[in-house]
Amino acid sequence: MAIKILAAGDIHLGLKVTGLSAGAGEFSARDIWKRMVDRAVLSNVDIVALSGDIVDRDNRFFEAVGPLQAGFRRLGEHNIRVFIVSGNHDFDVLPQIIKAGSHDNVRLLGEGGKWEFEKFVKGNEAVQFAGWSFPVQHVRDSPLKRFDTGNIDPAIPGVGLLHADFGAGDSPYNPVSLADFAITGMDTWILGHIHKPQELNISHPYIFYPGSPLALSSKETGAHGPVLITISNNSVGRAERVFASPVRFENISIDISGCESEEALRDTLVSGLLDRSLSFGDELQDVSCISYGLMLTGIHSNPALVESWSSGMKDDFSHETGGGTMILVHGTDYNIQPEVSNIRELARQNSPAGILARTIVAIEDGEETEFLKNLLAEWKENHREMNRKEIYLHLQKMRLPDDDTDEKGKQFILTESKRLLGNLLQQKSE
Ligand SMILES: [Mn+2]
Repeated sequence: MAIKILAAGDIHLGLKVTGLSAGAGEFSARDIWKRMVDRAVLSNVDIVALSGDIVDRDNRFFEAVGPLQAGFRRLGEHNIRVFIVSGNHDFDVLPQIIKAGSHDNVRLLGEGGKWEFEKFVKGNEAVQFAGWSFPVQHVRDSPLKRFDTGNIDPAIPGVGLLHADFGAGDSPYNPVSLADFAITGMDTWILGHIHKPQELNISHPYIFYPGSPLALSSKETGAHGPVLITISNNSVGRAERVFASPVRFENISIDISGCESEEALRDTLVSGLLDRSLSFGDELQDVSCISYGLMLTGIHSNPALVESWSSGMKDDFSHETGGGTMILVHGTDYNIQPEVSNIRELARQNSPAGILARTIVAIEDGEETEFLKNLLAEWKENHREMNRKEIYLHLQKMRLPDDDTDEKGKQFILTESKRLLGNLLQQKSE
């Protein structure tokens, strides 16, 4: 019989999703925790493993204590064990809540910053957990350096629970590196702290952030949700998402060039948002709303008009995917270049705009000007200077041999001249 572990970190009980447009409804960490408990019961998991920052802060004690203890109790009634460690947010409040509840099925591992170990056996499968909890808010010296492999039975799969900042050497939140984990002898590490789900090392040891099960803000883009790992035949499998966060955030860039009417703009934006949403396929199955940070790009005769046409999207836009997911927009941003219709006429003027226009015309016509020649020489010098820099040395091998041709330089100057000219003309018309 396989051992099934439902895992998540960074639930941040007490928080609600922020950044959604008005009218999107409310999504709370408390609801996602309830759903996790329901799923654990429904899927007959053996263990729920939580990797810290389960409660947002100590001032959330009263908001967190009820749902957390109700969940622990329900898991206990179904014989499901809970292994949990505290993080930098709940280093003080989590032990309090767990003590106040006295649930036999819940084990806080590593309280007070000392490693603790516990074995779990089911039929002919077994797993040993190791865990360490934040004793204070800031930890600069990683406890992995004090991990005693003498506590580990090499014959049984080992799963570690740790709240830690992977790959951030000077972090005050328990900075750790791959090498620190390699010497522990554990098979799998379930980490907390980083909200973006990610697998850090796929070979032995398997290290991953399950991430926050609910996307808590527009910064938390991509798929989120609790994961399941299974231990069978004495080995630990890869994490698989069991359900998706009901909210998903994404960023998108849409080129609106050629949208000369409000209707054309709306069509382009709606189909851009819909196409991207449909491209996620099954990943949107449990997602009630997908919210976009929208960037409008391209060339337009009147960028200010595009801004006014689309200014209401942030609060008013909503559109169904057809699969039950609502598409929303939580922010709009613009990078639109004004279209210059009279560029040849402008090129005859002796203003800064005229010089830029002349440069653009020269490049597009394949001609040379003194100004362009100087710019090109300067670009080449800067380009070589940059490539000589030490931090780029390891990229040298990947560099194409014709990296600093006139062609490349002219393309760069053309793009920048257009951008600058656009800005200049826009300033004039304002
Ligand atoms: Mn944290």
